Amino acid sequence: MITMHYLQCISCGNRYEPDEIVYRCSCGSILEAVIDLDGAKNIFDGNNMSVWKYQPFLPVRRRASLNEGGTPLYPAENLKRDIGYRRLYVKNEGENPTCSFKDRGMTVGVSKAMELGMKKVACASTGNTSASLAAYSAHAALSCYVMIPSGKIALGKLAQAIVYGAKVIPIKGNFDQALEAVMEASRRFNIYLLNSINPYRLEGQKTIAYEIFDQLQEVPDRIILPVGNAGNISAIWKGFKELKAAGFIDRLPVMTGIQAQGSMPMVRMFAEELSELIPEASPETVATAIRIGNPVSWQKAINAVRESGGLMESVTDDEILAAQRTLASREGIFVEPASASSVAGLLKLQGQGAIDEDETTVLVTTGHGLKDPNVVIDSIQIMDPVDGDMDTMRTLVGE
Ligand code: AN7
Repeated sequence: MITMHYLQCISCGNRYEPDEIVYRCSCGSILEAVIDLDGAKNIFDGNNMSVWKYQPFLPVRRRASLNEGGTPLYPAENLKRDIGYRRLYVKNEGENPTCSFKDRGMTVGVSKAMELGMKKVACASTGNTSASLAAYSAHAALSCYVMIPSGKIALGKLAQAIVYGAKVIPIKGNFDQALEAVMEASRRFNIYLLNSINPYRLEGQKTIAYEIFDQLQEVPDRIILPVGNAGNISAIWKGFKELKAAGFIDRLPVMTGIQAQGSMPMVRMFAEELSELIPEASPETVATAIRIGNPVSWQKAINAVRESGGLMESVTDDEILAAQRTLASREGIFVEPASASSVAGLLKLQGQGAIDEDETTVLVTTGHGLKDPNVVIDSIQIMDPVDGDMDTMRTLVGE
């Protein structure tokens, strides 16, 4: 089925046809895809979940897929008892092909690159975007260039980009400088840009909302997720709004975005009720995935939070690392630090009385813990080796 769609400026409403390579409106603002939602009526049947299950809502004709999406929605039974919640779920996006939610966006974005006949693709990345783009461009036989902030990406993500065959280009500076470089390079050279300013990326990521509804068969009261470049919160909100516009649901969840305290321009914007984002010059956090000072989708994201009656909150690195341990040791779900900020945010907001234990809440955990093993290994000391005799064993296992 070919879906009808066009790109539209979120500020002035200007329209662009799908065969144009355009990321920004001529007025300077950013674009989003508008979809004809009459595509499919009985699609949300709780079965066979994947990004491409929702093809009628995806604005591409080609398909570069590695079987992304269809990630589990875990009822967090232990955690919810610990903290007195009634319905608490973890949507674990670390269980995608390259172990982050970025795969949902890349399957659609790289499909679009193929459709447009582009041979080269590129992105700036704090790690996961580059790992994902590297994999999908390998699958689609495109040349891939990834610009990363030098020295500041998790080891697992770097290994992925290398082994999938991308050209890894370290940029002096942080993610924001890398993004500027890649945006300029894609303007000048014949390269398709696959950062989340590209609206097709967000079209794939909106399927997180579709899947949550498909799995729960209802709309949760609240979604909590980490915010970096602010694409994912925008995408999930768009997904729910489309479900409502098409008549599948009659209410919307409250969007709750979490940033790290050393990297929180969106939290400031929300708290101070600003109308423009003030970028943070030197973002710093253990959650390197969301070490981003100038989020490109801030307009979409602040709309999502404000329209939904939501919140933006910050958490400290210590809170993030503690939450990572809690989720792993209580639920068996190992996520990277950025993802653990969802859990840390929930705990902080609950402590403040800002959210309600009766709500049906979904925590989106965006990337796998093994992406960044150092953050765990460096924080512990393993005991000295012992002899394997049974006297020692008996003591150690507490018999
Ligand atoms: C695990 O890879 O920006 O708010 O360049 O890897 O949509 O940016 C990663 C972002 C959350 C934030 N969790 O999502 C990149 C990059 C994880 C991430 C985010 C990222 P956005």
